[in-house]
This record gives sequence, structure tokens and C-alpha cells, in this order.
Amino acid sequence: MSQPDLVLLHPPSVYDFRQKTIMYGPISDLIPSSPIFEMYPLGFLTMTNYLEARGFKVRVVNLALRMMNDRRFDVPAFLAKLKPKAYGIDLHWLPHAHGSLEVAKLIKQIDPQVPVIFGGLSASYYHRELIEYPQVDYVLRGDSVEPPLHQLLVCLREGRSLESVPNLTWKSEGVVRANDLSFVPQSLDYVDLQPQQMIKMVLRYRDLQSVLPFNGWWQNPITAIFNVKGCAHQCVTCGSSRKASKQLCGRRVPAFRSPQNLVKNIAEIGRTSRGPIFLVGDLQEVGPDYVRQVLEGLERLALKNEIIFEVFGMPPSGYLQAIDRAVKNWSLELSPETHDEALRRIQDERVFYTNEELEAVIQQALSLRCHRLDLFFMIGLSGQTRASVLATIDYCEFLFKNSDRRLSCFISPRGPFLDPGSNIFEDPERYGYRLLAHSLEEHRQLLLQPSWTQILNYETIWMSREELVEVTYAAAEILNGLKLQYRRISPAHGQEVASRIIRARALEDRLRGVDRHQQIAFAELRGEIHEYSVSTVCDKRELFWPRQRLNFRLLGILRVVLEYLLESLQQKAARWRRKQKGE
Ligand code: B12
Ligand code: SF4
Repeated sequence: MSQPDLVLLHPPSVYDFRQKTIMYGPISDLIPSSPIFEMYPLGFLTMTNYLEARGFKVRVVNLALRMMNDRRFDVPAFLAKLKPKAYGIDLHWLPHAHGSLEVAKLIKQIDPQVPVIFGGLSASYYHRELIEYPQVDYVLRGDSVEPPLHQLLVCLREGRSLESVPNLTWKSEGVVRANDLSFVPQSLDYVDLQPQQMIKMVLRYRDLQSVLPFNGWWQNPITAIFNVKGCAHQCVTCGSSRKASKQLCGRRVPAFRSPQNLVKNIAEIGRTSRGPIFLVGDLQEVGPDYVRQVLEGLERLALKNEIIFEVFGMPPSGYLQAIDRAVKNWSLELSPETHDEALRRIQDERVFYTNEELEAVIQQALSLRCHRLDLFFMIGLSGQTRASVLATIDYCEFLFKNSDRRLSCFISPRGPFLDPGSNIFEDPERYGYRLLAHSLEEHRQLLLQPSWTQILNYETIWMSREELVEVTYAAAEILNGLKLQYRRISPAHGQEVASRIIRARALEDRLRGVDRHQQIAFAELRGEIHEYSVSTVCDKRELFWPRQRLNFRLLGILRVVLEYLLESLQQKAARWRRKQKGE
């Protein structure tokens, strides 16, 4: 098996989660991942494609998922066999503050010489602190690092100076150096996701488990596709808002993918998968011409896959109609965050909309072929009280009453951390927050606390951490009851969630007073504690679209397999010819 030039490793949130007794809570109930946050960044695929196209062999290893799926999976033994020329570890999401550093430490114990490269938004934010850890050699900053990563690997291979590698933070004879953040592309067409590369990777390393994006993906193969980096908006809670993008990534204006490139990528996904495709970003941000071109492209494709659109503000009426004409199977996601217009206005004045406008859009979507309309609400907002959270749930009932079974509502706590770089992280007092951890190390420590009450890195002047936790379960309980009443979920699912909430609340109460050293006393509850951190504010299955009889397109996969075999043969023949010539 060929030695990889780079292994991209995705760590679990907390490295030794299998030995620890931590009640993570419902912090990941509204995303496909578990609280281990086992989903790797989409950027793993763009980096892979960019490097593979330039002759580098890259292997993606979802270590978090391997550890989750097999409690006895031996991490040091597995890593010792990989032997790449370099490792890349993501610290994109701050909840990986513990796992990423521990995995890097382990790598250095196995092979102290192998370079360890960090990247991602949180790594960019904390690059100066991160580089001080002995197990971290390089940090690549920014939201787009494919060319700098390529340059870094070439320089390392050829022993060249690193001074000209853009976006790189590194150490030279003990001195920290931060090169300019000068690679900030204005178009995103230089890379794409090319899912077929993952199939080739599975064949090359004979390892399917390590490339799966999250637990359960095989049964629910949802894929995401992005059309933007950065954002023009300034939602106060977002670590990728206009100001955050400028601070972390040097990006002043958002960059978009061309309609042709976006549609081409969607077509590639559709060739191998029948699963839903989530379009990350609001197409309307670029303008009507862009929307028209993308939708025309999608109409030509005539894919059967479900396409999920998200909108930031309220769309003009023509937008949903245009989607409906172009796409056969489509769904819509909206994040009003709260029923309270005054609080919604604090989020971002420019994407503000009234409830009346929201309800009009809901009615319009439901009058069209929209298959599913999911509304996301949030706990932990500026100005939000317990009463306000419960009033949001009343509003969900109002929406249930005035719609049909295609509409569902979800509510979850903002957590475990506020996003570094967001307004509320940078200026917490102004928005009524009390930030309980600032540095990377403080966040690493928080992740080891026994329960999510103690892990949350904030509280607000309206709700303490205990109150945030309490109202989360209270709201979830009522919302679950409403979903049952209005037939959004089956009685069996609803009853399951209800009993999980009761159990989770009881466990949370027991753990709340416990400090880290007493955790050991709860070791016998470990399995149960992990279990009740999942599917408590809703059943995870509610997030997924109905399954197809066949999730994948076998002919498409076969074509990629044949392509791979042909490429391997050509490479072998080229090696043989070079040998004959004595090169
Ligand atoms: C789509 C999205 C998701 C998708 C996941 C997509 C995925 N697998 O990447 C979903 C909805 C599942 C999701 C979940 C979460 N998300 Co999110 N997500 C986004 C969003 C909207 C777009 C990200 C995107 O598409 N990027 C484009 C891809 C191609 O680039 P990329 O993955 O970022 O990779 C590039 C760079 O980051 C960097 N890079 C990344 N990793 C590495 C590793 C190495 C070694 C190197 C060198 C470079 C590098 O280079 C890459 C290539 O150029 C952003 C906001 C935004 N507008 O940016 C939030 C955002 C990234 N998410 C955020 C958060 C907090 C989360 C959650 C923790 C929320 C939660 N509690 O549930 C979870 C974590 C999920 C997990 N790991 O299991 C925060 C991160 C703040 C922070 N610093 O921690 C953001 C900024 C905003 C937000 N609040 O939503 N998310
Ligand atoms: S949450 Fe707001 S600021 Fe962040 S990416 Fe979405 S629209 Fe932009």
C-alpha cells in the first residue's frame, strides 16, 4: 500500500471520551454528529482534491468515528502503521480543542520527526497560542488554504525556506513566525469537492470506515456543498460573520463559486449518490443573475436527489417559485432563532424579518412542492429569558396549527461554546454575556468537566448556565409533546424522546455538583451518560430525509472503480518503463 504524503486526521472532541464520564448534553442533537463531533470539515475534501491533482497522495482518517464505532479501536497501534510524510489535524470547531492537541501529542510520541500541521477557523483564531504547544509544528490560517498547504508540503519535501508560504504560522529556532495572511482567494473555482476522490481513497487504502463523514452516514448519505466563503452579514453569534472573517481569514468580502462550478459539483455528487444535497449558503446573496444561472443548471440536470436550500433573510416571492420550477425535490431551512422580533433584530439588523413575513414565506413554500420545511430556534440569545424560550415554543404550536406535516420546528442550546471572533465572544458584556473561558487552554480544560452545565463557556445576564440547561430540557419536553399532538413524529419516537429527556435531566442534576476528581464515582454510569447525550431535544432521525431503497448509484460507483483501476495500471506501467530505462 502506498505511503501517503499527508494524512488528514479528524480528532474526537475529547480524546479519551471512551474512558471519561462526561454528560455532553444535547449540544449536537440538531446536527448529524454525536457530541464527539465526529464530522470532519468539508475542507478535507477540497484539500485532498487540490493535492491529489498535483501528485500528492492524501489519506483522510476520521479518527473520531473509528473510536466511536469500535470501543476497542487501538489508536496508537493504528497511527503507528500509517507512516505518512506529514499529518494535518483540524481545529476548525473549538469543541475539538482537547482531542486535536491530544492526538498531535500521540503522533509526536510515535514519530517525533513527522511534521504536524494544524488548520481551521479556531486554529486561525488561536494560532499564536497553538504554535506554542510542542506537538504543533505549523498552523495554516484562513478559510482557504489549499495552495498554501501545497506550497508547505513542497517546501518540506525539498528542504526549502518557509518564509514565502502564505498564511503560515511556524517556529524557527524557537522563535514564532507568522507569515502574512496573503492567500485570500476572491473566487472559489480553483477547488471543488469531487466525491469520487473519496471512493478512490477507499480503494487505495482499503479502508472504508475512515472516510465516512459521520456515524450513520451510510444509512443517511446526506452531502453538503458550499457556494461561499465568508459572509456579508454580521449575526452577532457567528464566528464566520463579516468582521470575524476579516479578523481570522483576512477576508473583506465573501467569495463565491461560479454557477457552472457549483452545478458541476452537484452533478458529480448525483452520479454516485441518491441522498439529499444540502446547499450551504444563500444563493440570493450573489444576486438574481447568479440565482437564475444556478437554477437553470439544476433544471437541466433534472436530478432526483433532494436539494435543501437555506435562506438568510426572507426571500422575495419569485425565488421559491423559481426553485419549484427548476428542482423536483426540494426542502427549505429557515433559522428565525426566536419568535421575539426584538431579539431577532439584535442578531443582525440586515437579515431581520418580521413574523408576518416569515409566515407568508412558510405559506408560500407549503403551497409549492417543498417537501419539507425545517425551522431552527435557539436558546442562549442576547436578551432571552426563560419565559421568552417558552413563548417560542408557543409560537411553534401556532405554526404547527397553521401548516401541515411538512413543517417541523427544532430548538437547541447554543453550545458548547460561543464562536471565537463573533461579536458576543469579542464584546460579551455589550450583549449581556459573561464569557467563562477565553484562551484555547481554558476551553481545553472546560471540555473535561463532568456535565454540559459546566462545559458551556458562557452564561447571560438573563440566564445562568443552570437555567440555560433547565430551560433546554423544559422546552424540548413541551416541543416533543406538540410534535406528537400535531403528528410531526410517530408516537413511538415521541415517547422515546420523552423518556430520554426525563433520564437526561435526572443525570444532569446528579452530575451538576460533582467536580472533575469525583467523576470516577460515576464510572458505572458511563454508558448511560453517553447514551443520554444524544437524541434528547429531538430524535436524531427527525433530521434525516426518508431513505431510498438504494442510497447509492451503483453504475456511477462502478465507473469510478474502473477509472481507479485504469489509473493504477497506468502508474504501474510508467514505473515499469522507468525501471527498464534504469531511471
Ligand atoms: C456547513 C457548516 C456546518 C455543517 C458541517 C459541514 C462540514 N462538514 O464542514 C454542519 C451543519 C453539520 C455544521 C456543524 C457544526 N458547526 Co458549522 N458551519 C458550517 C458553515 C455554515 C460553513 C462551513 C463550510 O462550508 N466551509 C467550507 C469548506 C470547504 O471549508 P472548511 O471546511 O472550512 O475548510 C477550509 C478551512 O477551514 C481550512 N481547514 C479546515 N480544517 C483544516 C485542517 C487542516 C489540517 C488545514 C491545514 C486546514 C483546514 O482549510 C480548508 C480548505 O480551505 C460555517 C459558517 C461559515 N459560513 O463558514 C459554520 C461554522 C464553521 N460552524 C460552527 C460550529 C460551532 C458548528 C458546530 C460545533 C455547532 C454545534 N454545536 O452543533 C457543529 C460541529 C460539527 C461537527 N464537527 O461534528 C462555527 C465554528 C465556530 C468555531 N470556531 O468553533 C461556524 C463558523 C459558524 C456557526 N456557528 O455555525 N457546520
Ligand atoms: S449566521 Fe449570519 S453571519 Fe454567519 S454565515 Fe450565516 S448569515 Fe452569515
